[in-house]
Amino acid sequence: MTEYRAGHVSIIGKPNVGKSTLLNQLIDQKISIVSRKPQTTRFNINGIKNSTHYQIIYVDTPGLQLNPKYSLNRYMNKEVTNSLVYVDVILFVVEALNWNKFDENVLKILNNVKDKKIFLVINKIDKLKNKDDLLGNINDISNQIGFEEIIPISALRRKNIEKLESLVGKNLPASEPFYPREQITDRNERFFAAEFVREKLIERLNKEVPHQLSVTIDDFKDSKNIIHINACIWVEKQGQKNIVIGKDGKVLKEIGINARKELENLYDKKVNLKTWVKIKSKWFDSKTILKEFGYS
Ligand SMILES: Nc1nc2c(ncn2[C@@H]2O[C@H](COP(=O)(O)OP(=O)(O)OP(=O)(O)O)[C@@H](O)[C@H]2O)c(=O)[nH]1
Ligand SMILES: [Mg+2]
Repeated sequence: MTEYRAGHVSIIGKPNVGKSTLLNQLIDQKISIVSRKPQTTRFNINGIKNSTHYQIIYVDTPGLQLNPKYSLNRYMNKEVTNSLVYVDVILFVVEALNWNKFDENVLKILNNVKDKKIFLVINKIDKLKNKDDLLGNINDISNQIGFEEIIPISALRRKNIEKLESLVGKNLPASEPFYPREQITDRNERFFAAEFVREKLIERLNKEVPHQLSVTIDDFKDSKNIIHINACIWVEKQGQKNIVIGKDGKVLKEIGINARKELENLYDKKVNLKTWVKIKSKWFDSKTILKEFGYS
């Protein structure tokens, strides 16, 4: 009889390489927010995949930053390094033909990690015109560290996702499952409400605004046929509040509608979402406020 395996698998890499897209594909459900803009993910999020022979707990992490400027950025980097302590396998995600000093920075951290299996996952291969291009790139990188596996994928197009999962499964230790089989994440419904509102804000807004806003959930009431959610969007200054609200409240309304749709999909229930915008100067550089906002 095949021995049951279970373990934790960290998904790490520089910002914007497709880590959250990969997590969502690996567990067949969107739980981690995704955007074209770097530094989207701010918290570690567990996504749990069950099969007959194994339970894999994937940990999506924020993109590792080179010189974290504020407390928020340092918190995000700490999330990454914390995850490396307890996982069995690390997926180091890079973007095909886009190796740079930010990947070197991740590699530096991996060089200090002992007794973990590290996979090099080369994402976005759908963007490559000539597949042979990839080979030179792989050799350069793999000479620097002993990878257990090197696997090119396209998270967006689901290329090699099943193969990656089966390789990960084989590399887990024999263990009982950590979570009940029907559970897909360790995060609660409030967390997703805040995250999906934040995703719609990032999508809609430009420049520094997405990086300088945070979302908290003031109220979350799950009644029989509908979930009532009050969300607060925190910005850094008045100008940003005006941008988020938009002329005649148009921008905020649009964001609210988009977030509500996604939340209704996720919860499979009607949602009544109300949003407020408030100002808290330099919230992203205050450890106390960060804690209040859930960064702990
Ligand atoms: N062409 C292509 N685009 C991809 C692929 N995977 C992800 N993307 C895109 O890359 C962008 C970033 O994706 P995310 O999943 O948010 O990346 P991330 O690494 O989680 O980013 P951070 O959380 O900011 O570190 C999005 O626009 C995705 O649609 C892929 O396989 N091919
Ligand atoms: Mg992400």
